[in-house]
Amino acid sequence: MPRAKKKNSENSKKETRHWRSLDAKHHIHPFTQTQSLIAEGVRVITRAKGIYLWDSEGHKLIDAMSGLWCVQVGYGNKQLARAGTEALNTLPYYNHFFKTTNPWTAELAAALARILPKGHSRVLFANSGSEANDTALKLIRYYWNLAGKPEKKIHLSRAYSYHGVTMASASLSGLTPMHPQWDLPLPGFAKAPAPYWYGAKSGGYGDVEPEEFGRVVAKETEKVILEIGPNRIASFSAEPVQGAGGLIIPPKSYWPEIAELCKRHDILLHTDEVITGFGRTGEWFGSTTFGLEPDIMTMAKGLSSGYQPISAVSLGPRMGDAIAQAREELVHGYTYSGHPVASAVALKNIEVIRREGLVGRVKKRIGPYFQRRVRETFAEHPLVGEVRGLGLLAGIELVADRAARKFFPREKNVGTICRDHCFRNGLVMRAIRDTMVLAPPLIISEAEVDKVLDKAKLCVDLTARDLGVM
Ligand code: PXG
Repeated sequence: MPRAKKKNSENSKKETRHWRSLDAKHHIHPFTQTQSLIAEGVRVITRAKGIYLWDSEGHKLIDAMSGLWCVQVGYGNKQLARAGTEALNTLPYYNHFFKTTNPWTAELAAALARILPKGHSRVLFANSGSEANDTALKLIRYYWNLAGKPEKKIHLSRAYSYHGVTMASASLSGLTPMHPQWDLPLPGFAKAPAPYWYGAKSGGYGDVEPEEFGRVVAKETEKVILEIGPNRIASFSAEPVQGAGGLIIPPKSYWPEIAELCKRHDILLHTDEVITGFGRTGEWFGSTTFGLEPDIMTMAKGLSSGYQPISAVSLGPRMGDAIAQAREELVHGYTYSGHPVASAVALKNIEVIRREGLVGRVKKRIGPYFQRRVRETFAEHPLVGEVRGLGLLAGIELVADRAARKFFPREKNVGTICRDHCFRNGLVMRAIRDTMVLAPPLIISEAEVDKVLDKAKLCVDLTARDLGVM
């Protein structure tokens, strides 16, 4: 891979122009307006190490988003690279369709069973979060067919949820901009409100306290269930903490009420751990952080620290027993399910997270430090309405009026203004509407947390200055 080390050297400029022009001509990017990207010029990322990225012109960026919330062990971990290389050199490909397995996939399934919530002893593999969720929905439908309740087919999920982009997982997603281009959602999907307390006032819920709001949202969820009829609802899918929908951390009262609702109405609980898995919230899984006992879980991203495309679906005892004991072929699976190279890298990733105690570190040391420093930096900032976070996740909500909890008009694109300042100042921070999000690698040091927050503060200050607030 070519590396551009000398900033702005003639050669690196020439290379950058070359890659930009190839990309502009031939590559359509995800979630991007193609023509405006071509006009602006794409940034070419050429290497990464620890929490840092470099582009083809030699600019160094702190990646406070772990790529797309996925690089748990940081970039450049040689142990993961060696594990992948070894598998590539030994068994670059084979499948699991012909009564065959391979050592890495078998070991990975067992390694997962050791860290998954109680009773989750069986897994299926796929290649992305979207595929894992698609698979989960199929397994849920199959479970109810096996259980003799084929009328239970409606998949319930929440506003602002992100579950991926396939036809089914986009239908499951509650972020409404994901639907019109594709004539989605498909039939058979229903939505309940999100436990987004900061948006409660502008959402017409009045001046309600967080704990009361958690109960109100659970009540509204039950209303949706009763309107449809519990006998028709197959599953409730939810991220323990909503990520791409705006880092929504539910009030404490919310999850116990929802878990009880699912039990009472015999609705399968599916937790989407694609972001919250693998230590992000201070436990191996967000379900554990919130005391949940899901029937089915999906995971991706941190499973391999993003080093290889791999995802998994785990089954609790109820679904696992029914599906494993069915006396017929399971008519599902991908060419790359349990790919040996991806499995080897994921297996090593779990070993590294365990051996280096990264989950405990998030819970006891770096997580609390990060949360304290984010609050110290932003809690009193005139542009910031709320700072929320858990483990190594934080959201900084930029608002027009702190006291009235009033948002900026959407067309002001305040989040984008702030994100652009971040890029110019060497920091990758995600803007979701006007919420600035941080989700750094789990290996981040205290000194690096300070560096991230110094830059983030500068960029929020610059945004406030642009808006005439400071
Ligand atoms: N579930 C959750 C909770 C996710 O966050 C997916 C499923 C889909 O995973 P795949 O591997 O199919 O992308 C995700 C993905 C963002 C962003 O900008 C977030 C995701 C993907 C792309 C961008 O926050 N999350």
